[in-house]
Amino acid sequence: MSDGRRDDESPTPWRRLLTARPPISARWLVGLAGLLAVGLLTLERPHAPAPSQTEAPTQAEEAPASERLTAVRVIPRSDAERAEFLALAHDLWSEHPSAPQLDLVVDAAGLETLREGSVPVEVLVEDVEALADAERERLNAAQVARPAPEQWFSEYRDLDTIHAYVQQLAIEHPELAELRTIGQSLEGRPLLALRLRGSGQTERSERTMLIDGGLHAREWISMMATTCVADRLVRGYEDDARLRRFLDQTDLWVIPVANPDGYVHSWRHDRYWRKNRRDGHGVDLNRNFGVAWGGDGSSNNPRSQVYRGTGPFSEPESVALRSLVDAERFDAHIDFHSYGQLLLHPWSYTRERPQDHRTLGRLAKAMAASIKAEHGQRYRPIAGASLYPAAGTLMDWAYGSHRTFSFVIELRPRGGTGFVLPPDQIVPTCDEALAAVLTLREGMGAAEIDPAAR
Ligand code: 0X9
Ligand code: ZN
Repeated sequence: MSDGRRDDESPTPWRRLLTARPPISARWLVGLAGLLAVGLLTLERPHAPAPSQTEAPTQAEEAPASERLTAVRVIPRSDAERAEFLALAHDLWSEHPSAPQLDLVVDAAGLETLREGSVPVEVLVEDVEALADAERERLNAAQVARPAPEQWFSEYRDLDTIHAYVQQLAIEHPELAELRTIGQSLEGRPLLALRLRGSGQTERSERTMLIDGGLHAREWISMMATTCVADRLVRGYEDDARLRRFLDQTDLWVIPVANPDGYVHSWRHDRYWRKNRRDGHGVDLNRNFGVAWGGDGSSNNPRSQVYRGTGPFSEPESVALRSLVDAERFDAHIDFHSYGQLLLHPWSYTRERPQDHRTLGRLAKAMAASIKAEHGQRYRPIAGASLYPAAGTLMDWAYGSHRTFSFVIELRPRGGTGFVLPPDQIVPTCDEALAAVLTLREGMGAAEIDPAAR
């Protein structure tokens, strides 16, 4: 994401990106009105418990072509053309290392304008709302709130279901897993973490590591993959020597949903919601951290998708992460996102190389190789800012303030249907996330980091 990166000063080209899509589509309003009429739906209240997934509206009508929002991939040939394309966009989904490729969401008029130009337009998703509606229908039909254990990772799970799952994991494996609450979200939801440690741990071999998912609400695969990595480690500890070695040598903290309010909003109201829920407009939590806060690739406009907030750590979610990282001073960290199949390393805010550039690059390459060995998928290792600058990220703050070897992994898909990844890809994506976690730990030799430096 890089929309709004020059909001403060830039004129028209970026304007359209400042205006978020209407949070509820016209079709949803029709559905909501119907449901309200029969008294099935309670109004959204900040502290209300999440309704079960079966309570959500089920409208999946086709939008008239004139109202349709379409996700497209285009490759502008100049900065001017890039600005023109961005001016047409309702949302920017992703950028790619083979820059200046853009994945944009445009309306029918925007699509026509793009098609009238001479640049090829690849349609990723014909109707992004219909795709979200189809996913919602599938989730409703699947009755996914109480899945059988072996079915758990066959479908996406809502916040309550994920939290109940990690809670249960800790109850069933008290010798390995401990449930912690590291803070509260803006709307008062708990920020849960699992702390995993093998029984064979010795002080000498110990490294500390953090993984988190869901900093961005619409990137559902990141919550599922993070939960799944914890699950694999805990359940595989007895019988899998590699997993046992990992947990015996690593104090691993797992935060499955770092932005719970945004995630609930994405399930209930707007599938493509990205930020937290500050004052309705939201803050991009991955622009709210205190290294290079306010710089390139962040915006001071509350309506921007990359709104950085009123100051570094203005949000309780980033404050909770800061407290944990300050206390634990992790050796390593992976912040799971989607999409694009990328392995990003510091810096994110500047193209300048950090002092550990070679090591970080080596570790990213090793992770990419181990991911490819799982299912043949390519994830490209690259320094964050060479993709596009993003200031105030968790990765830069963790590395910059504690020299934590911190990475962003953009999970599946490479392009495809963007944030709405088919559920049969949850398990293979989890295989890839786990491979990265194990490889990062194994690649960090004893001499790599001087703890005194942190
Ligand atoms: O923009 C972000 O916060 C991350 N990408 S996402 O599409 N998941 O929103 C990536 C941040 C990493 N840094 C850079 N690309 N500079
Ligand atoms: Zn993200």
